[in-house]
Amino acid sequence: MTDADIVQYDLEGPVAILTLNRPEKRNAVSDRLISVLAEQVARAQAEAKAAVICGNGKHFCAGLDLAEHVKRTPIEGVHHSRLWHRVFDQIEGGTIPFFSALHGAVVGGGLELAAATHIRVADATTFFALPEGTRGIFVGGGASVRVGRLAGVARMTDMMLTGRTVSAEQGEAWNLCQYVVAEGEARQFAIDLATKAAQNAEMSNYAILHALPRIADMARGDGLFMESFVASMTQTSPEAEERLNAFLNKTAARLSHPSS
Ligand code: 1HE
Repeated sequence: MTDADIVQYDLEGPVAILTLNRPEKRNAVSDRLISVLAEQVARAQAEAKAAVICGNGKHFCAGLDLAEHVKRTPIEGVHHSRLWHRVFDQIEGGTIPFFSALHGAVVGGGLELAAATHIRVADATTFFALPEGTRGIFVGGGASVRVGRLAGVARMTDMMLTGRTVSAEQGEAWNLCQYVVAEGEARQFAIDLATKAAQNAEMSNYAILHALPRIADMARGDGLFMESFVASMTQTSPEAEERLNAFLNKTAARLSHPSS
């Protein structure tokens, strides 16, 4: 294994698959892993239309590499946290949708990474936790912003104060994931979803990734105003005309009930 294989990169059609590949340390996020992840995220955004992040071994990700963390000075700690923010912002606010395929431990920084992806698919073995409180530290990879908004501050406070672990089913009810699938099926399920999303008009996907979180942070009137401009921009693009005509000509697939 070369050093760059710490995050494996594969391209399946329009979908890039990034595999955290440090199973002997439960994919704990070392400085090397975060810097290779940044490179592979940039590569995915240049080459693919959607991406999946998953983990090798028994667990998705054990979070921050605690062995490296004990040695940092206060200012090094700030720079380290800001580096994670930049990489996770690039996932959340880049050019393509990211899907995560979760199994086993999705804890600490592992949950922060998953929360930066747009869609999280958890298999039945998944458990979520924020053990920072019990380790004498604090979240530093964006959880106070992302996990607090997904699950709510009360639930996040509970996870941090008590070290509570949350199952995949409970995590779905708490918005920590959007799908729960059978053991071992998260990766393929996420690839299938990513392949579907990759077929959307690029402008629609960009608007979904960039307009929705911004509008959620806006006042109601500002959000509605912004929505009108994004709607008009997307619906007047050539891709939209083609797709709308395909529906009207009855050449586009019809929607149906999820059980059919
Ligand atoms: C690690 C790490 C790690 C495992 N840093 N080395 N994250 C945590 O507090 C979670 C800590 N890890 C665990 O609770 C467990 O390891 C797991 C539940 C994830 C997996 O358990 P298990 O029984 O499968 O594995 P293990 O025997 O505990 O670990 C296997 C090896 O991985 C072992 O090393 P070895 O040399 O003794 O074989 C562990 O030391 C190593 N390992 N997790 C370093 N996290 C930007 S701020 C983010 C803040 C956080 O993320 S805090 C949360 C940190």
